[in-house]
Amino acid sequence: MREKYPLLQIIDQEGKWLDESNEEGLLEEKVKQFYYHMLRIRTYDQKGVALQRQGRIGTYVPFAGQEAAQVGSALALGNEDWMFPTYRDHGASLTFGADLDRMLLHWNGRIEGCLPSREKKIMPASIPIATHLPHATGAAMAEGYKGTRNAAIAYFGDGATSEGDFHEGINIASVFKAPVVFFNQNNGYAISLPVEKQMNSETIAQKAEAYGIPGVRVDGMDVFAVYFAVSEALERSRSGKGPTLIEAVTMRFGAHTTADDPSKYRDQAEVNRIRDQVDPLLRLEKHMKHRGIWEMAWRDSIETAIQDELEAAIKRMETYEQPAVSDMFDHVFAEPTWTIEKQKQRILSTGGSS
Ligand SMILES: Cc1ncc(C[n+]2csc(CCOP(=O)(O)OP(=O)(O)O)c2C)c(N)n1
Repeated sequence: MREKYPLLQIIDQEGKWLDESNEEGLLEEKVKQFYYHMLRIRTYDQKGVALQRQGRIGTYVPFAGQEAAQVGSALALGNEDWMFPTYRDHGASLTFGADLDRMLLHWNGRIEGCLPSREKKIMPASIPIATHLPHATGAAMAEGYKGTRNAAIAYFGDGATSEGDFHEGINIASVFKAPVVFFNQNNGYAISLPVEKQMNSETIAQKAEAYGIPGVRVDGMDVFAVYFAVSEALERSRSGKGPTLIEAVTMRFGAHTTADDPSKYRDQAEVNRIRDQVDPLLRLEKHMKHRGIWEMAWRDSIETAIQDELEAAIKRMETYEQPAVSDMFDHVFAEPTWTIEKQKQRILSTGGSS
């Protein structure tokens, strides 16, 4: 099966061309855009972990290692496309245009951080595994009925492919030729469960065969390869040819969440040892150096701008007005049940302290 679903790559780990056929689409400006977004979300990710460790946010889901998969896929989207991310895809959401302030409020447990994006069609991150795949199919079908050329992308991990919603979402999208891209980031683990213990399929891409749709396996550490694979799949879907399943083979460098200790289930020292060899940012940096389009002054300037942007947003998060106690009850159902109403009244009558 691995031969049938070869790993698509555009540059190797040393940043050298393996396939130059799309070179004209990768002019200096575009390449710098990829690098900028990858650095931005890496810096944001490092801050997220640090803020949690300092007790300034409750929890955090790191994605270091998956920057190429998230940036390459997000930058392939059109302005009017739909994004259905998971809790680990805030890098993709930020790249597509999600509001940074809202993203930080999300990690601070605030209702304001759980609303869909104002500017783009970015849905709130799905915490239940795979439940957003049928939603993405539905949104894509609606675009189809409206006669637009807009598509949807759904993000999910390897573990999600063991859920019923994965199969239901893909099956119906396939039958109705919905313009949706199913974008899997195979980071090797579903919390502590390695992919080999979860499935007998050699690849995730091959699962597409069961639904009669194309399956594509791409190097998820190669931002160019991801970008072209997703662009092609989106174009197929826009021209009425239906969904594609893409498996981006990637690596999660850190923990599943800040509440988890990865050294309990994998050789974390080994991950740290090979980290620099497989790092998607370093790969892109090497490529830029080969092409003579790497400038340290440029990198320093974008890094400073990113740090300033993040520090200002963190400050706004930390000085944001206090939440109302009633928020906890007001957003559970559209119409509150009597039990929730009763709990709310009880808490409010005690001044919100018990
Ligand atoms: C329906 C459902 N079942 C179980 C969980 C608990 N859970 C949270 S993350 C996770 C693993 C998901 O792994 P994967 O799909 O590979 O995504 P990754 O976290 O690696 O990005 C599980 C089982 C959940 N959130 N939702």
